[in-house]
Amino acid sequence: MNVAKHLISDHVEGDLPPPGEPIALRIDQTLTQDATGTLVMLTLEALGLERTQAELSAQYIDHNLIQEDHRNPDDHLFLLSAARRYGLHCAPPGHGVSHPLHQRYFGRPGATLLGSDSHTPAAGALGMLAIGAGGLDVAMAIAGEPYQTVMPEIWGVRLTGELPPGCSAKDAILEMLRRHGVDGGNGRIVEYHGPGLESLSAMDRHVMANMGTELGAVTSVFPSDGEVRRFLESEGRGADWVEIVAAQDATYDHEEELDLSAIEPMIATPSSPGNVVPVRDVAGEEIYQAYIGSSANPGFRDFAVAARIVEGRRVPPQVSLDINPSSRDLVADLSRSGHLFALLEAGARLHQAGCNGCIGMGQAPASGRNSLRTVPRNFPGRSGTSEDAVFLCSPETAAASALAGRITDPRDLDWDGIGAVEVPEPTRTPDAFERPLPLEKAREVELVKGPNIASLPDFDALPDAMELPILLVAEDDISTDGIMPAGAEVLPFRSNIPRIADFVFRDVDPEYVARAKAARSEGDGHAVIGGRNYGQGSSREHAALAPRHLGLRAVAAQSIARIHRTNLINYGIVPLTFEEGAAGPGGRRDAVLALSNLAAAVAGTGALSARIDGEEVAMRLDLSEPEAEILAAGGRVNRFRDRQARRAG
Ligand code: MIC
Repeated sequence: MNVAKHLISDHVEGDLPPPGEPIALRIDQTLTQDATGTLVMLTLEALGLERTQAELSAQYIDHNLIQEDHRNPDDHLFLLSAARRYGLHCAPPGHGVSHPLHQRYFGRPGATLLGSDSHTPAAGALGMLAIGAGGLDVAMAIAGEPYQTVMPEIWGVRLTGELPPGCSAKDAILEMLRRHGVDGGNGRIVEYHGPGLESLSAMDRHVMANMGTELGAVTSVFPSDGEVRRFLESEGRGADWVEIVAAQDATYDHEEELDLSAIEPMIATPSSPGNVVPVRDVAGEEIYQAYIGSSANPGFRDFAVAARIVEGRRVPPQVSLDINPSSRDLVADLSRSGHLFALLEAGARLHQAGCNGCIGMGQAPASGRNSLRTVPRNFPGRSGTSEDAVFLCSPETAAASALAGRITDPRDLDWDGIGAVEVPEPTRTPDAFERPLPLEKAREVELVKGPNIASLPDFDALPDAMELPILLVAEDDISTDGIMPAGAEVLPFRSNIPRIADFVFRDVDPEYVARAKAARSEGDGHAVIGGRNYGQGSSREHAALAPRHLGLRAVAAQSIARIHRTNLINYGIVPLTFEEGAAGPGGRRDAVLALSNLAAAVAGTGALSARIDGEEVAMRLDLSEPEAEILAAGGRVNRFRDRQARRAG
């Protein structure tokens, strides 16, 4: 068996089905962050949950850190109170970014982790099965329900060789994105194996597993080998180690070779993580910003190598060198080792530990200027500047370019002089977490809700027939950043659906909200048409829930990204895909999509009838049994309530 199948079969009942067939995964651990976590906690409240049923649930406050007014700090206190109420560990603001903290403090080889953040797979670095999902799915996992998904294909990537000087793990995952684009991993788990693993530390593996999300993969996994043991021992958690490696004769559904020694510095050009080219192709272009940090490059090494590169020199005044430490512990380690001093002396701007500019919470670049970032994604406008030009690269490329003021191939640096980075014993502050209270104490905790926290809206069940004006036709690869923007202006409304709904599709079509509200006031729902890979990227369920609040009842697309498709169903929105060869969506805004025989089509007992302006269009509605029940009920909360009512009655 390969590692991925080993992990899955340990968490499902019975034999593994073939790829594409439904599976129900038992979840050991859950991860929530603040930007998605408030809805998760409101859902737990709506469910009337007593206490987390997972072996471990951790809540992190790392995204919405700018306290412009009461809204974000109110959310922080709400989350802290919810963690106390439901028995969660909680990292308060300033402790750091969820993914590296989870790997360090809680990750356990062999366990499953479900997180309301699409980069949850980063923990795959430890030989665990870590999957990103919408908040409702994570709430259900906290309530003890298995995660309903389908059996993925396993994509074995055999690593050989060793990365050359000037290259690091980020270049390896960018090379994967160059080869396969943003949907190359759809329906697959990427499993890394082979002799090349030996030279990759657990934090290097984190970088690759984190950005496997950008391939569209369900998750990425590494074996739990000697390096994972070393990592856990250095964290004082050696007892959590178990060996999980692929059998000698393990097979994979897809196989690929990645020779690390042949890798060169790579860069994703604006505005998709899939637009990857070698750095030398764009070298010489002027830059405004070099940004180091985020869950995609969170390790000590990533900051230390940048420090070594800039040590004793100064970045030009027109370049903003932004340092975003991934944790407070890391700031302590960088400061003790002198690297922080080197960065500051070189002119770096030091920010608080957290996600920060990665999700547009500050640090927006100047208009029309290039920003080089070590973050995982560069979807249009995500930095906070409209028509931005964000490039994704390694810390080596970012630091070398900061010094030169231009995109620079880091192989041009003197690597003998820079030397290897020594990683010290890490600072550990387990007491920085709020720890779960005993049940009797937890029961007494009141949830602290500020005025910006609104309860979840109620939705009706799915009718049998709907006539829906098409209010928007989106292009291929529209991300959830395009549907529900991030940024400092929007994020403070993550706990207030009626208010955040005003920003839906802001950068794609600023008139959409007005059209949707006009239709809603006539009592009408509406539909949206998408291209390929509709809803890629972030797990934010707000990209389903907020349009649903505006009346969205159906999305018809060439294909819909995994997490977003489940989020649509969870909020009662019909996810349709065009049958191959069926008339594409082109130019049909304001046409009417008429759906009928929905009840039978959802239940799988009859055929769907779909017409656009009276003309029959072949569309698919593929649903598993639980998905069909959820959609028919008008969403997951409705279905939960219906079941409870049936039990009570
Ligand atoms: C992201 O990187 O896009 C985020 C911000 O971490 C999101 C979650 C969110 O939108 O809150 C994710 O990756 O799922």
